[in-house]
Amino acid sequence: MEEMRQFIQSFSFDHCKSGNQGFDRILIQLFGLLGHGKSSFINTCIYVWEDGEFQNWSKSRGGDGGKTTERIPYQLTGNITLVDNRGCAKMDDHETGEIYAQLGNLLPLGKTVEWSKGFGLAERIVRAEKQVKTSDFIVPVFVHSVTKETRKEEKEELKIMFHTAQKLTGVFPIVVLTHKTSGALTETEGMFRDIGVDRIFSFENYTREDHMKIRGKHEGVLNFLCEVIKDAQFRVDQPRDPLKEMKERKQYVLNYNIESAKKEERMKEQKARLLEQALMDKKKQQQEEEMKKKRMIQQRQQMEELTKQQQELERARALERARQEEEARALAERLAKKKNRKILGIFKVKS
Ligand SMILES: Nc1nc2c(ncn2[C@@H]2O[C@H](COP(=O)(O)OP(=O)(O)O)[C@@H](O)[C@H]2O)c(=O)[nH]1
Ligand SMILES: [Mg+2]
Repeated sequence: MEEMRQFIQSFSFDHCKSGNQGFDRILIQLFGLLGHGKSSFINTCIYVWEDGEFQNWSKSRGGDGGKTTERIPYQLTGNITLVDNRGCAKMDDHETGEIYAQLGNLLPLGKTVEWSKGFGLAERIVRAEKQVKTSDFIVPVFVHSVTKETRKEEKEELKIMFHTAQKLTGVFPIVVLTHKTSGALTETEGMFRDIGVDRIFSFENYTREDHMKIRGKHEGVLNFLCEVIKDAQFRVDQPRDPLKEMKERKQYVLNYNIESAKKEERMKEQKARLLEQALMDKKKQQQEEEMKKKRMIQQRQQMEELTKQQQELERARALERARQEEEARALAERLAKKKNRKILGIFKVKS
């Protein structure tokens, strides 16, 4: 352990084969979903490095509520700094853009990460130009708890994100698994190996509740730091150009933001169009229903009119029949009277 401490303490890019090439510190950039143990891992690293009392430096929170909202740097040695990036709840285009901006070191350290919609991220990147340092050598470290299950779609998203992180920083993300003893460690390791990760470290973080010093844990953390340094050294042994790399990173994230903001706009427009169509359909349906109602009222009125006319006709027929009967009766009466008079006349002649 003492040898590892010596190695970490004495690390400097000045000792690389081609000199520092413009880099002056390693920025271990922790990223990952909320509540997976990023803040706790920072606490663990500081606790092991300083080897004093346990302190909750990075304000880890209970339950799922890990709530780091700032990019807070914690200086470990003169040349190594850990960054607790703002975690996200899910991985959509928008949140991923924010993560790329943090990973690419394009947003200022020590400031609240605002998390803006639309083109807001591009504006923040441009605003931060003077505050970010090109001399930081970024090592992306993805922190993941083995207690949390990863769905198939999430695995695909992670794969894309890891490859982009490599494109941005030149380093394929290292994975730190937390809650080592409380979940599916082997399966989770397998999942990350499938994605292409070859540096996986697993820990049971030192926490406020459980920080009894354990030699294995201390060794594990120091070993992690040594491996990060060796990786960085190896890369800086190759020709590098920090200014150009920063420019390319910025371009990539700006394009990504513009594309995802455009996609967001297109989706908004499509949603508005669908809503308008639905409203029009509903209006048409209402109009059709009203027409149907009107038609039914008209039909009923026509039926009523027809019935009335029929009744009137019946009444008129009945009246006519009564009149004809009356006429026939009167005629019969008249004929009867005439007949009577004739008979009387015969009687009179006979008598
Ligand atoms: N048992 C155990 N608890 C952990 C471990 N890592 C983190 N925690 C707990 O998980 C919760 C969330 O961790 P936190 O570091 O705030 O997550 P973050 O959002 O990624 O920063 C806290 O209550 C931590 O104490 C671990 O390795 N083992
Ligand atoms: Mg946190």
